[in-house]
Amino acid sequence: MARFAAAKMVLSENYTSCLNNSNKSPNAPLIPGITFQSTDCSSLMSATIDKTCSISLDMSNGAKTGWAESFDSCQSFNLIAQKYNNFDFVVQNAAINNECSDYVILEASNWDEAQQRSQSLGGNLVTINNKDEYSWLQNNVWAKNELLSLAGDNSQESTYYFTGLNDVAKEGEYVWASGETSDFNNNEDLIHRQNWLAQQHMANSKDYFVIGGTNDKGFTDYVQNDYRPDLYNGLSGHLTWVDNESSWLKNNGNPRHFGLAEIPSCK
Ligand SMILES: [Ca+2]
Ligand SMILES: [Ca+2]
Repeated sequence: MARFAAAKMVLSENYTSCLNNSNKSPNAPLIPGITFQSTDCSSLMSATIDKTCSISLDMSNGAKTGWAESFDSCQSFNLIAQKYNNFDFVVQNAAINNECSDYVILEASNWDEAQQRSQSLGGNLVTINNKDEYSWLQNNVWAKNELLSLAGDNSQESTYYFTGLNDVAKEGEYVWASGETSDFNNNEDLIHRQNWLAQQHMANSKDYFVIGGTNDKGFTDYVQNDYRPDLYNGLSGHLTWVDNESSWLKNNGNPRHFGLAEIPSCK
């Protein structure tokens, strides 16, 4: 779709020109079918290509929103985001679909709240059913905070996402909030190895799991040969046990926490 490419080019050119001369206002050329909105080099410039596809670029810091690779993915990205953007706890535009699931990032201060909010969207906190889903999520959601970045949040701050894995009902029996099962061995294969081996004393008091995003590799043992290199693949994404508030992590650097909801989309 040529208009989509043209819109990206205009926004990029304006960003470069703003970098070089912040007193010069962005230029909105007349391209049939595209509406550009902008004020100056300190604000957002957006391009509306049709009613389902609009992209924007923040002239002050270069953050992009909606810049999927193609017009088709821009359309579907925006359609999925529109399904969830009217919930005030959803991170705006941080929603993406794969196969029969929508994945949505939401604000939540603890696991219970994250799960309740996931249910109000029609799903649960994410269930990682198999290795394929793990790998897809690793590449598209948490590694380098990929989904937050697609939504225009380019912060590289350390970030954790509450997942559905928990052993609230019965200590040591790891289940998913959705009630679904997974291909993993009692789900223990997903738990970070250093947690599992060295921190069993923490297990009783910690019944929930977060997954680490950005480039945060967490504990130093992730690259050891015996440490499930086939799953984590050297990227971020270790499941680490926490209490409901994730208070240990919050007391150690206070990284950002979100919930990662999974909502069935093929009903
Ligand atoms: Ca799943
Ligand atoms: Ca426990």
